[in-house]
Amino acid sequence: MENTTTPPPHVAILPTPGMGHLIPLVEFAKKIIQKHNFMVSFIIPSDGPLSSAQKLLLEKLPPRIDYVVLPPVCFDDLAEDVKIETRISLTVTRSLSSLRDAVQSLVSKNIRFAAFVVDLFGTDAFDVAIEFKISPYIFIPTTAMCLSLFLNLSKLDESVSCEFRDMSEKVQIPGCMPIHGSDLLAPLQDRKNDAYKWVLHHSKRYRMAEGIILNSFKELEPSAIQYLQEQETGKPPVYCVGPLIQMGSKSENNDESVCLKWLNEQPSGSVLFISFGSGGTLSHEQIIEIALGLDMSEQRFLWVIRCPNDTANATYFSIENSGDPLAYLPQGFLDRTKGRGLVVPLWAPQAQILGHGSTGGFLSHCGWNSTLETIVNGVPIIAWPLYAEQRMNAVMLTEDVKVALRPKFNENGLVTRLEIAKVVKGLMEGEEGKGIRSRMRDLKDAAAKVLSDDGSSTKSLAELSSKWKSNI
Ligand code: UPG
Repeated sequence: MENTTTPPPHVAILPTPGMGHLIPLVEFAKKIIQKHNFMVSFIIPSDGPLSSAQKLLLEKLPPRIDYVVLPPVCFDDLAEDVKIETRISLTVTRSLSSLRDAVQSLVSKNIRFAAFVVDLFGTDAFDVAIEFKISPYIFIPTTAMCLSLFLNLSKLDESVSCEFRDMSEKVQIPGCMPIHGSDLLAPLQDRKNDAYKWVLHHSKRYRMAEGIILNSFKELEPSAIQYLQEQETGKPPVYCVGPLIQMGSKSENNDESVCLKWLNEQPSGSVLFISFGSGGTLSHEQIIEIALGLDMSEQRFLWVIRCPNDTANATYFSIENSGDPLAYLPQGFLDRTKGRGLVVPLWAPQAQILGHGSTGGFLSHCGWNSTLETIVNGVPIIAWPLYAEQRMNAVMLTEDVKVALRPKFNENGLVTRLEIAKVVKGLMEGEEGKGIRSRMRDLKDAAAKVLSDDGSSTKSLAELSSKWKSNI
């Protein structure tokens, strides 16, 4: 007898390179399969073999999510100093023909796609979605503030003739506190560079989307989200579904992880976690200052360390093969801080660390996934932005939401050991730290509420899901 059961609707997801994009998209995929009965196909463009962190994440995907990795594109013609946004965008444009083949092959298996979701740098894949009559959507893995800027970037581009950092007035992004041009995202800091042109190109194409999915929530960015949800011709509907973050799985929580075992032995809320995301790197001089500052602070710490590099995002595409980072620490540092500090090379189970009761502070580059992970766990921040939109996030967290302290850089662009010791003590034991901690607890409660059964993010996802189901 013929099987008449209708297969569940599918969603295609194209993540652009970077763990900061893949991680939240995987969480989004898990939500829509578990809560709304979709199936998901990840189609992954690449420029080389997957990193071990990417492989690990993909190997653990639940059964209703599958993935295909497109053949790696060739970048032999690119200059050494090409910016990450250019490289990410070219990975997509150079994959369009293999993307078309991959979608064709899925469609020929009678898969019915309800939507084609790309992230902030993937809008060129819309051409393929439209060819196959699949509705294009964007997933923004960062702030409402950034999305508001993107939706208004072409106006800003036309009205400002100098570099944004040279503007005498602050930039007024709709729904957001005014911000210095020098704090706008890194690729907007050199308008002649291809990276700027790519960001402008994508932001113009955002209006082609049938909807925009945003990994944020109202209580965190109330006025920016209110602006985004006002109807305006050409502005796609915005669905706030955040905070979507990776949670440590049970087996990982119980494993022999050095970090978690060490945390188990520390007093509650006593440890400062230090990590600069998947791509962040520091100069050797700065690593030494951090080490000596931690030593002086007398606080407990867990530090994920990479080999020094003067380019702030040197490990964005891969953290592998970078030598032994511990060799760059000051002499005697590990011995002097034994017992109260743990230094971990390259990568640590961040989600579990932030969720551990012994963690009481987070020195972070303010990548948006890290920010949401720390909010969900109520852990206050020391904001140390490095690249991408991290300065915007740091300004928001420090001056608007007020859940972060920000160390001062000296005239040589360095945060000195004294400043580090001061700010670390300030967060972990000072009066200022107490206020920040209490505001962070309120935000943690708000995050839990929006994700509850009748919370705003849950409802927003349900609305999106019924729109998608009515599409096919
Ligand atoms: N992570 C680990 N272990 C590590 C380091 C990172 O698990 O040792 C995880 C972390 O938990 C988080 C993710 O990797 O889930 C990192 O994401 P994020 O904090 O957003 O930082 P980036 O990897 O730097 O993300 C890029 C941009 C950032 C932007 C983000 C989303 O650099 O500025 O907000 O993408 O667009």
